[in-house]
Amino acid sequence: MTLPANFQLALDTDPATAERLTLPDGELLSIPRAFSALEAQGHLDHCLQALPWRQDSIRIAGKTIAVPRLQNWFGDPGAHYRYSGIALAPLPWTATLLEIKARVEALCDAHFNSVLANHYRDGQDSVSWHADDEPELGSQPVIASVSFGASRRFELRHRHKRSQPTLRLTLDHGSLLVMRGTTQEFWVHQVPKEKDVTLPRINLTFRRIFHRSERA
Ligand SMILES: O=C(O)CCC(=O)C(=O)O
Ligand SMILES: [Mn+2]
Repeated sequence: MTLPANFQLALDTDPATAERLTLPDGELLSIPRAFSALEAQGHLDHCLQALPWRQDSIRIAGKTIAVPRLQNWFGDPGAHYRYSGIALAPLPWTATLLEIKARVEALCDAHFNSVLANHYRDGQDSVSWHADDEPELGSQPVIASVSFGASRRFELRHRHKRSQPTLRLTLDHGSLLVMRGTTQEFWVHQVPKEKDVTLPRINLTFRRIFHRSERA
């Protein structure tokens, strides 16, 4: 991970595997080897072959545009989500997704009831600047992001502090990145296109959806 000078890096209890990064107005936890290479390969194969993938479209300025990645939404019954204007009803968990969720929950001490799965077919697929700040995620959501397959760049930019440099990370096969605290309120993130990437990547972002009655 390349860090600009004014980021503070605090080592967690296991410095070999986890880095806690306190950035201005946010907090990240990076665990590069949350899954062994063997586990990560098995999970990649499962996600590519066994998960149903959707090609969604969004309307911008009267035009219909294909989202530049495949997606799907899995979770507990009732964990409904709206993402970029797309209403997603959850598909049931697979045994593998539940196994991945259990590992992630143990590593970041949080509980999730849903996951947004992204399939980047190659470096032409991407997600542009946004924050995971939909009201159904509540305030200060914990977003736990697992990556399998091709390594991709992940960038974070402060919404207001123009002098704050863009933080650039690489998310590798088998890694976990947790965004928490006020990260979604003050920062936006993206996975840019990378023309040299020819292999697919799967990203699973675990989330907790709150029902209206549970929201503060
Ligand atoms: O693919 C990634 O690493 C990020 C995906 C993302 O930001 C999202 O699904 O909200
Ligand atoms: Mn996101």
